[in-house]
Order: sequence, then structure tokens, then C-alpha cells
Amino acid sequence: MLTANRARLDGEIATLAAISEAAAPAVTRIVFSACDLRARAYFKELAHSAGLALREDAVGNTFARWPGSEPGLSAVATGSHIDAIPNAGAYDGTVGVLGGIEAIRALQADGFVPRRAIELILFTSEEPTRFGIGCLGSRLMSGSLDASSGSRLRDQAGSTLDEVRSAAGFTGPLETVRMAAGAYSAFVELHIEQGPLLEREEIPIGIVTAIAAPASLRITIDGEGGHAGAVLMPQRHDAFLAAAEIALAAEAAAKATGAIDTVATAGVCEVFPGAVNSIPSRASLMLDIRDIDGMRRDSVLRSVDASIAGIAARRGVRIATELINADDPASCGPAAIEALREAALSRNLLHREMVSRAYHDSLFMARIAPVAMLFIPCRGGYSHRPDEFASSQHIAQGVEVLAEALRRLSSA
Ligand code: HGY
Ligand code: MN
Ligand code: MN
Repeated sequence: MLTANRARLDGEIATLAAISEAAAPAVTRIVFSACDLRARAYFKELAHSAGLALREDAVGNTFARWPGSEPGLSAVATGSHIDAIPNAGAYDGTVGVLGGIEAIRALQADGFVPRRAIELILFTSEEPTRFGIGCLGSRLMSGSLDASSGSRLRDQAGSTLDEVRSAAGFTGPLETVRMAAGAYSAFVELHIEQGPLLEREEIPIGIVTAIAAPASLRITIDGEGGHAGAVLMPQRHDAFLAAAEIALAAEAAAKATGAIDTVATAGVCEVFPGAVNSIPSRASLMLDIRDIDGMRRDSVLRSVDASIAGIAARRGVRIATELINADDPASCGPAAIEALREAALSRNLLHREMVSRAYHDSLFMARIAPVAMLFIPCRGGYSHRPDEFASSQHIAQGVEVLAEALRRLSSA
């Protein structure tokens, strides 16, 4: 029976977590940073040691391939990301990347020979931190983001994606990142749940059937600055207070749908000039609005737009709204879901179907292949925090179910 080498995998997860711009237990690993490049090098070392053939595309998506006995067949893929938002944890994404290597090593140790190649993918920039949009690598692979729009993306320092990626050693036209539908017969991603359900229900395996639809907006408010003591309230056009009203309007609009699946927050807010005794003349806000129902999510976007118009008029400020992305939700592929269910049953593991409220590269891989996701519990449902934690046992169970599913899918 195939078995994950827990001690080895735990050690590799800990080693990767230590490659971080933040002090432990926090992990910060921004795409194309020196840390990210060191982490990529570590991944490639492990993949090479597992006998996998490595290649990188023009945006740094990295492919580690275990050739199959029938090279003419499309491969089965698995994978996730290793970039991490500021002050994050050690398990988001890395469980799917290092766990993917471990699943392949367990299959190799079990003497399995895949009919279809098994390809492990490390996706570039799943997190939106640097370029403002998430899943950059899988968007470009799936055509959800075209190459020319991708080339125009800029980071906070004003550098373009092309400048940053080539400085990191990834060159060539972005158009070459695009993969055709059918490039893979299936894509399965192992990931921590980033929610409380599995832990609460004491179920070790979640089988994702649908992935929520994320939307994000960048909103810039221009008001009128001035002395915080001298300008009387009726004469004020305070840019930050307008931003605050917008954030509250987004929260109210999400709650107003009456559906528990509608969520909204303002994760980024910048205020200018940023002096305690100066009325903010400018503020910028980034909103993240999601739902597993795309139509309902769009109704929240419309409601926020209407609120913005009222706030601008009432407060005498100018408000510019940029829709960064408004993606469709994804349904997972029945055969891939079935492979995960059979794999969990073969390990006698309790499992349940569920939706993913976080987005993942699977959301975009679903545009070019049937996908499914495999969740494992994380403590308290915490994620994107230094105290994010998944137990060695749950990670090993997830790896062994992933390996069993890859066995099935690569033999089909
Ligand atoms: O934000 C997300 O859903 C993902 O964790 N990047
Ligand atoms: Mn994340
Ligand atoms: Mn993730």
C-alpha cells in the first residue's frame, strides 16, 4: 500500500517555510522576489531528485514531469503555488506543491508506472500581492488573461511584469504560456481548506465540486486636503471617510443578498498624505467580493457602484473605479471528482463534498481541463496568517489520496 514519507515531507515543508522575508512563524514570499527564486530553486532540486523532467515557461510556471508509458496521451496534472502574501502561513499552496512531489515519490516507491504522464505544476503568482491580480500564471495558461494585458501589469514600484519576469530569468513572449484545452486529461489540486468545516466535522478529506467566483476592484478617491484643525466640518471633502463609506457599503451589499456564500472586504487602503493633522486629500481602496453564484456576485458589484455614485455626490469627492477581475465560478469535472472519491474510499477515509470559497489555480485550469480539488483540514480554518497549520497526519492522508487519484487518472 502506498505510503507518504511523513518525516521527509514535514521537513521539506519546514525548509520551504524558512525561505521567507518574514520572521517565523510568518511566511512572506512575494513572486519573483529573491525569496521566491530561492524557494523555486529548492522545489526544482526536490523534483530533480525525484527523477522528474523540469521545464519553465515565459512567466515562470514550472513543470515537473513523470513520463508515462504512452507518450502520445495527454498528461494528468497536479500542482499549486509557493508564493505567499505578507505575514502568511506555511501551508497555503505548499501542501499541493511539496505534497505533489511526495505523491509521485510514493507511487514510484510502490512500483507504479503511469500510462499517462503525471505533471506537477508550480504556478507563478497565485497571490495578487505584487501585480494586483491573483492566479497570474494559470490565467495566462488558460487564456483568461491575454498576453498583452499581462505585459502591461505593473507592480507597486511601477515595474512591468515583463521587466520583473525577465530580471528573474523568465524570458520569451508571454503568448507562449497559453495552453490549449485538452493539454491535460485532468488537473487535481491538493490544498488546505482555508475554512473551518472539515475540522469542525472531523472529516479528513474534502472533495471540492465548485470554486467561488472572485472579483476585485481598485477605487481611487480624490477629495480636498487641508488642516485638520482649521477646516470646519461643512467645508470638508475627506477622501478617507468617503473610502470608509464605500467599504461599509460593500459589506452591507454582501450581507443584503441574504446568502451565506456572498462575501466582501476591503483588504487594502492607502491614505494620502498620511499625516495625523492633515485631512486626506486622496485615498485608494481595493475591494474583494466573491460568491459561488456569479450572478449574485455581480449584483453586489452593481450595488457598490450605485453606492459610490451617491457617496461622491454627497461628499463632493471624485471617485474612479477600476474592475481588476470578475471571474466566473468553476464547476469541477465529474470524472476527476469520482477519482478523488474512489481514492478516499480506498483509504477508508471519511470525506465530504464541498465548495471552495477561496480561489485557486484550479479555477482557471478548469477552462482547459476537467479539475477537482482535494482539501485537508487546517486548524481553526485559519489561513493567510502565521498561525495557519495543517497536521502531519492530515497532510499525509491528503498526499495518499492524491497519489491514489493520480494512479487512477493516469491509468485511464
Ligand atoms: O485569495 C484567495 O482566495 C487565494 O488564497 N489566493
Ligand atoms: Mn492564498
Ligand atoms: Mn492557495
